[in-house]
Amino acid sequence: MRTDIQSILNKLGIKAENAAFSTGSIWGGDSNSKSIESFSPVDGKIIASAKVATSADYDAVVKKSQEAFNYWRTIPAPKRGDIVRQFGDALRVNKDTLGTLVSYEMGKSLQEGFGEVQEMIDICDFAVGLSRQLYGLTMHSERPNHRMYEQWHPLGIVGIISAFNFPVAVWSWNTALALVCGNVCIWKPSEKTPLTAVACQHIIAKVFKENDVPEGVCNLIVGDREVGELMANDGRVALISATGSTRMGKAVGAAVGARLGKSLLELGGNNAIIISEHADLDMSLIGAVFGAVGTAGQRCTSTRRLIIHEAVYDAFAAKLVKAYVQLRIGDPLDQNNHVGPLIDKDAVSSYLDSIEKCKDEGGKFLVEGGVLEGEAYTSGCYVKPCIAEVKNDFKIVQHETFAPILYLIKYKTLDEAIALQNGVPQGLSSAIMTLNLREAEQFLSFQGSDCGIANVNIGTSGAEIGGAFGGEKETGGGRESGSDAWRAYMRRQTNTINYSNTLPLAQGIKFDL
Ligand code: UN1
Repeated sequence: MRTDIQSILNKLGIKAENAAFSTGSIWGGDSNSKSIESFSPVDGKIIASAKVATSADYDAVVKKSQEAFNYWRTIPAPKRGDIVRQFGDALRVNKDTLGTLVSYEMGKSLQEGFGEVQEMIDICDFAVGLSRQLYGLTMHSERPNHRMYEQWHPLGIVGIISAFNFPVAVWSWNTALALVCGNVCIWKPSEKTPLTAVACQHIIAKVFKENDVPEGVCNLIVGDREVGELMANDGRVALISATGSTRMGKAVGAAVGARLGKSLLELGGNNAIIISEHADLDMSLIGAVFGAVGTAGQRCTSTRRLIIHEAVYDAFAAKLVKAYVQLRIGDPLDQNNHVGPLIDKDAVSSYLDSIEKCKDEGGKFLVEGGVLEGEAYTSGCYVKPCIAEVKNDFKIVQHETFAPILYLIKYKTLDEAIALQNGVPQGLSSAIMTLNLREAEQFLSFQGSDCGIANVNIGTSGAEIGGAFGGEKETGGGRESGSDAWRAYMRRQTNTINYSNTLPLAQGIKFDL
């Protein structure tokens, strides 16, 4: 299948020379700076080249954002919500084109590319409603004729560092909420997916322009690690919301923490599904296979481990092997294929390396991995999803490899299964497949899963935007998207107003002059 990148760019109104850094709707920056190239893992073509922002460019963007914040925070929240509604409408119009570009630049299946844009539309809808619901509490004061309440104010500049695997949705979760809360945003997308970021910036900049919003409310900075470091260390950036590896998150968290800034970290997962002897095995199969091979195992919610009861272990392993043999691997834009490529050749090396390490530690492969070769796989990024029987304490099993490698572990009792599920450094997503109410409730109790997400009869991936998304332990503790995740994008202020004729002190303290 040939992808006509030029027609995609034309539909999105992107001119090649515009693939540079941008503040608002102005494209510019230091034209002498180096460029990064966007490589499509689908066919190995270089599909764009984007200018990397220099530190001077970065500084100019921050200054512009500061000015824009002074304006944007004065717009009433429901009006800000209305602009986010228009952004959602623009995404509806561009869903197919942007979804196709996501699929082409990142390599996820077309259906998942569309699904990702749908998540963007959904979070915009959520944010529109939220723009009228940024509620604070009121409290009863202990002093007579006093009123006490809290209100939420915008933070200022929100820095968004996003990963290649959800190149547009994770940005939108942060942006839609940050905007209705009255913040301005600076986005540093993954170096691996700059073109989808440029496309999003075009779509949102147009909406701002149509509403006469000055430049600088939403900014895109294409850059490498240095730009991320500038943001993390910059006291002018009130909140850093970073999605990516635990290693990156530890560095960002330390830099932001050192200046006592706020951070929201959404890092690695090592997600397991417990398959009980009371599970519906057909349903479990769909959840497990989609969780493990969807997005070629490159979601932070991908299923990495199956913890299977000994009574159903052999039967379920046989079903899995049968399903894996039938998987069609190839061009993700061809809807007949189930599995697309990994993001790049480095990812392929780390996949191969993990397989080797697993074998060295004694892993037994039920379905072998390997890199696919031949005309359909010229990018060199297509790999075979594989399955290995392992022990949970293998070093490699404790580690998140962003690839379709599925580990099987056998258990006898539910307590043991829960201990195995929790027995990794990460804590993002988890699931149990069971039709037994006692098992399901134990898994969800405080003695159950220690993850930010715990599902029953659903796999580990595919979370809806309406819930708070994120996890515990090395996953970083942040929560994005639904529920009350918006609070991370605002500062809380407690206000006490005295309308009496005296000034009584709290705690009954007497202080007479
Ligand atoms: C991610 O992989 O960073 O739960 C986000 C899911 C998606 C989000 C994943 N809604 O699979």
